[in-house]
Amino acid sequence: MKKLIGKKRNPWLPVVAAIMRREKNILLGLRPEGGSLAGLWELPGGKIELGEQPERALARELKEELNIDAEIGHLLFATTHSYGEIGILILFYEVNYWHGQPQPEHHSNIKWVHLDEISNMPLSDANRNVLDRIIKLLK
Ligand code: DGT
Repeated sequence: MKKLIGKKRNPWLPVVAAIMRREKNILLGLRPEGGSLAGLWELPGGKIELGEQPERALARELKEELNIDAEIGHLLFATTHSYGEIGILILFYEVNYWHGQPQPEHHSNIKWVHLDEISNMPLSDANRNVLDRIIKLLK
C-alpha cells in the first residue's frame, strides 16, 4: 500500500441530495445567481457538515431550502464528480414523505419536472451522471 502521510491530497466535499417524486415528476431547484453553478437545475440538498450524519444533513438542508419537515428514506445511489481540484461525493436519498409545501427559500425557482423533460433541463454535471438512474426510478 502507498504511504499517504505527508502527501498532499485533493479535498473532497460530501453532499446529500433528495429524490422527491410526485407521480412521474421530480422536484428540481434552480441554483441562484451569484453563487457557484448559477442557472443550473439540481436536486435539493447540500453539503454535509463536519460530524453530521448524512440523513440529518439532508433533513436540515430540506428545511433550510424548501421549508419542509422531511422523513429521509433509503440511500439509493451515489456518484462522484470533480470541479477543478475539488471532488464531490453525492449521496442520493429517497424522500417520500414530508410536511409542508416546498417553497423556494434558497433557489430562484423550484419545479416539478416530468421524466420526459428532465434531460432537456440545464443540469449540473454531477446530476447528468445519474440521469439514467433518476429517470428509471420515475418510470
Ligand atoms: P457553494 O457551492 O459554495 O456555492 O455553496 P452552496 O450552498 O450553493 O452549495 P450546497 O450547500 O448546495 O452544496 C452542494 C455542492 O454540490 C455545490 O457545490 C453544488 C454541488 N452539486 C452538484 N450537484 C448537486 C445537486 O444535485 N444538488 C446539490 N444540492 N448540490 C449539487
